[in-house]
Amino acid sequence: MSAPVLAVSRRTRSTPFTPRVEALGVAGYTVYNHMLLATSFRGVEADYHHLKSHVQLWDVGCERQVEVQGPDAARLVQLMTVRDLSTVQIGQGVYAPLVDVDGGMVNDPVVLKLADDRFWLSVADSDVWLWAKGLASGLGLDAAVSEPDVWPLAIQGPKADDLMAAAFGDSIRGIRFFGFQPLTFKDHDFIVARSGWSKQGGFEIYVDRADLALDLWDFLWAAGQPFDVGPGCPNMIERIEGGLLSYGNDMTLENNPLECGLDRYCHLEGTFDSLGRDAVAKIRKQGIRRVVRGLRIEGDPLTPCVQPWTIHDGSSAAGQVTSAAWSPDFGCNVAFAMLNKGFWTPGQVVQVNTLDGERSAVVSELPFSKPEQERVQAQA
Ligand code: THG
Repeated sequence: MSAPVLAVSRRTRSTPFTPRVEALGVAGYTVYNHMLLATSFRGVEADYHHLKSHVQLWDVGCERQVEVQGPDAARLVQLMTVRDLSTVQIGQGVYAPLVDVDGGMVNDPVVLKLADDRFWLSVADSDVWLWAKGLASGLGLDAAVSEPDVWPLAIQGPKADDLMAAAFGDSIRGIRFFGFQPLTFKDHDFIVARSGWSKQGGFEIYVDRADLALDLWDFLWAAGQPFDVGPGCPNMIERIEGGLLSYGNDMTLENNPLECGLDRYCHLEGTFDSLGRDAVAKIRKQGIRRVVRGLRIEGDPLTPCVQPWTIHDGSSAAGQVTSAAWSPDFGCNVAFAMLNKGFWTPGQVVQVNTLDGERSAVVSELPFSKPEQERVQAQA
């Protein structure tokens, strides 16, 4: 039987970088924001080792920008999130859970403040554009909501600073985490931020000129030659090790931000207007019923988790695994699980119904501590 093929069409939008992604041998795609997103090049494990040692270019054009502009733009964006945005400066990005009136997670974007009356929500995989448009019209707000063509290009890995400094000069090293500034390439000012969906460090360039996209890619590729630059994409193993949850996989509209471990981005005592704040405050007061934790699952590498795996303790349902991967650096399978109350204590042992049979697993805090740290802790 041959592997299923993803039929690409106008609905599965390509990006201006797609020709390079394909020339460099993309091995698989997923669909994210109705758009192509590579899942591996030389294999997820080979990509992982390379990402953790060198530097990669990622076509993350699927991280769409929802632009909110106008006199009520700040009010609309604040209504959508439970994070207090009042202290955010122009030129700063923040990770901000979007929450509906029932406390459900709508998305978990990076919010970029471009001007007092202009924001970009760099969204995960859900239709925030429609949600924002509906809110603006329903509430009669003076804010224009659009989805401009902007395709982020990420430079990720421990050598990302060296590559970017070789390409654009040493000043790039001064950008702070989640800060952004203009970056001139071929007489056009792009936005460049220190961000990206890995824990290896790096930058994202918000490419808003399709006609310059391939030139920019080629320029970075050439600058990256001394640093063993390679093609890459968000990496399943690295992101689980690093505790980066994927909206739609590890959390959905059915989950509130407290269950997702996003407490530190929920400012429930503030006086700002936020659609979801009262619901989340109520949930906090009552106490959550489940929470995301890490799991170390014993045994050999597992068949990938494409639908949640159930968890139990021998008698009761304990929750579900939503993502799992073999971690070469940890020497075990690492996973995210939504665990019911009574089963979420680190160190607790649960049973997982994997596609390869039942496996024991140990509950862990997120992010996972690195294997070296654990050994040090064990010796202490
Ligand atoms: N970059 C940009 N857009 C994005 C993503 C991105 N849109 C989709 C998706 N990723 C949005 N979700 C996240 C989730 C986590 C982070 C960024 C975007 C992230 N979190 C840091 C962490 O968990 O260590 C820290 C966040 C903080 O504390 O401020 O980076 O990657 N443009």
